[in-house]
This record gives sequence, C-alpha cells and structure tokens, in this order.
Amino acid sequence: MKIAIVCYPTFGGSGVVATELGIALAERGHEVHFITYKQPVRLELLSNNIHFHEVNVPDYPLFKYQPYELALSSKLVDTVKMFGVELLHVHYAIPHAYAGYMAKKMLQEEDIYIPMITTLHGTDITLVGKHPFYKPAVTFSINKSDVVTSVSENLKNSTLEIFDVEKEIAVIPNFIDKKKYSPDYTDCQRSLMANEDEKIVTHISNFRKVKRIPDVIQVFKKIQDKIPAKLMMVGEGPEKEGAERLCEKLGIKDRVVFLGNSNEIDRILCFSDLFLLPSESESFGLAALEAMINKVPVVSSNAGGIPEVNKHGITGYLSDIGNVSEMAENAIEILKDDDALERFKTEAYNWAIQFDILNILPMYEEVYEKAYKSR
Ligand code: GMT
Repeated sequence: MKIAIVCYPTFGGSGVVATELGIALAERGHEVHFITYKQPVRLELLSNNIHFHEVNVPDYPLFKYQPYELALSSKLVDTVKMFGVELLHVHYAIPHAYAGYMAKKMLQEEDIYIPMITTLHGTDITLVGKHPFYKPAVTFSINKSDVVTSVSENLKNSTLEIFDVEKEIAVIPNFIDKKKYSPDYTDCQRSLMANEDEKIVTHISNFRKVKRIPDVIQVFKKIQDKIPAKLMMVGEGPEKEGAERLCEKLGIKDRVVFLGNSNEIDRILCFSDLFLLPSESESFGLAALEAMINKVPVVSSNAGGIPEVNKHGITGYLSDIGNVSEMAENAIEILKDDDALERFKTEAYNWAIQFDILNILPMYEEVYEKAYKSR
C-alpha cells in the first residue's frame, strides 16, 4: 500500500513509534511517506519506498500563532494527489487527526477517498487533549477517524472515560525490533562509564514534569548509599537543570552523568543494569520496553499502561507513584545479588520479545486493510 504517516519528528515515544513503524512497513514492501515539519530523528535513511515531505509554515507577521494545521492539511492533499497515497496514518491526535480529517474532506471534493487511522499515544489524551480548550476538537477528530488505535488497554480506557467517543478503539501495543538488539555488542563500552564493582542505573526521557525526574535522583541516591553505582541520565527537557542542581545538593554529582539526547540508546542500555521510570503518567512506557529488550530490568511506578509492559516481580518491580523508598528497596533487591540480577535480566528480555515488531506489524496491516476496504 501507499501510506502517509504523520508524526512529530522529535525525540519522544510517538515519533519513535511512527518512524520505526514506517521503516518496518517499507521493509515489507509498502511505500511510506512521512509528513512532518522536520526529518524524524530515527529516520536516517530514505530509500525508494521511504519518502519524507517537509511541512513548511511561512512566517507572516499578522499571525501571532502560525497555522501549522493548515499547512499540514494542504501538504497532505498535495502528497496524496502527487503520489497516489491510499491511506493516512496519523500519530498523536493533536493536531494531526484534525488536519488529517480536513485533508480527507478536501480530497473527497475531488472524488478521492482516503481512510484515516489515528493512533492515540498518551499525552494527546491524558494531558493536553482533555484540556477544555482542545477537548471538542479532539473528540471530533477521534470520532471522524476511520480507525482509532491506542497503544495500551489503559489508554483505551482513559480515552473512553475522558471523551465522548463513539468509535471502537483497537489496542495495538508499541513494539521493539528484536533483530536490532545485539546481545554481543562489541561496542559496549561499560568501562568508560563505571568501575567494575559499580552498577549502572539508567533513565531515559524527555525530562518533563510528568517523568518525575526528582524521584529518579532520590531513588538513585538511596541505591548508591548501599551499592556502588552510577546513574546515566539520557535526554533533554525542562526538568534537566533542576535535576543537575538536585544532584549537587545531595552530594552525588560525580556519580551522575547527563548524556543529553541520544540516537543510540542501545549503546547506553547495553551496559545498564537497571532502568528507572517513576512517571506520574505513562500510557505505555516505550523507554522501559527498549530497556527490557536490552536485558535491563525496570523499577517503575504503576502509572497508566506501565503494568502492561513491566511485570511486577518478573521483569522488575512496580510501586505507587512517588513511593521512592519502595522503588529504592526494589532496585537494591535486584542489584545486590548477581544471580537475582541475571534472572531479572533474562525475564525482562523474554517478556520484551513478545512485543517484537514481527508480532505487532500485522495488527496494523489488518486495520489498514479493514479501513481501506470500507472507505
Ligand atoms: O512520554 C512523553 O512525554 C512523550 C510521549 C509522546 O507522545 O511522544 O510519549 C507517549 O507516547 C509513547 C509512545 O506511544 C508512550 O510510550 C508514552 O508512555 C507516552 N507518554 C505518556 O503517556 C506520558
């Protein structure tokens, strides 16, 4: 099929999922057109069946806010017509589903019928989308989508609770690509990061409030009081500066490395012993799954869809949001004994491989086919 994928191009779960999905679809022979304002971070290679179309929004002084939705829907109309695109898959409802629906209606005027699949990712529902300023438009665009998918059961239930949605929501979990994981990473430079006797704890996120970054630091402080350890903080965002200050205040500055955004998280996860994800809200927790495929157990909160990914007592542990003492105890439980650590690592990997793209991709192909037939 010829598929247009609309997503955010930045670091962050929804863009990563959309990009990896597009690449995998192209490998299966589909023609994929990414449409967004910048080349997506994980889209390194364009090929004859992967295209990227940049949405440009001209700056005009009259506008306080430049109309991105307008530019996006025009770009969608042009791309569909120029390349004979057959299906539209928008990731993140705001404003993509809204712009997609407008494009669909414009195309209908020219007798071109194109189905739209909307994938809900989390904050488009639980944080931003439910704001009264956006809610009517988000409800409308969900209901006008031909197929709606959500990345977890929990997000599906939240959507049904928050919005007046008449549409059925299909749960298609996020995925990893098992074949990209390399068990014998020759490049795994653990010795650059820590001494032999030190354990490596990692956190990866966009450093937004919802990630509870101070909890990551507090949990780590308690861990390293008992076990020699280093903390790798990967990502950029508004909470980063405060985190650096907190490390200084707690006297653990020299034990914490801030690595910034990375395109090569597998190279960091390959030497990690534990992943921390104490989020306030998380529809799925893709970063935790990426840790698990790299054999890294997860100590996390039990927010949102995380329990669908991290299995308590098997792949790691879950605690109530903000219970840093329990999270630290659980982390120490895993790290203090090499046999226990090895067991958790193996179980994390074994559970993660169920989310391999080879199992998940056919679910998307099935909804594409259904939507295409009923257009
Ligand atoms: O976590 C973020 O703040 C980024 C956000 C996004 O839209 O990129 O992530 C959301 O989508 C991911 C991919 O589906 C999920 O794994 C994350 O759990 C979800 N984040 C939240 O719900 C807070």
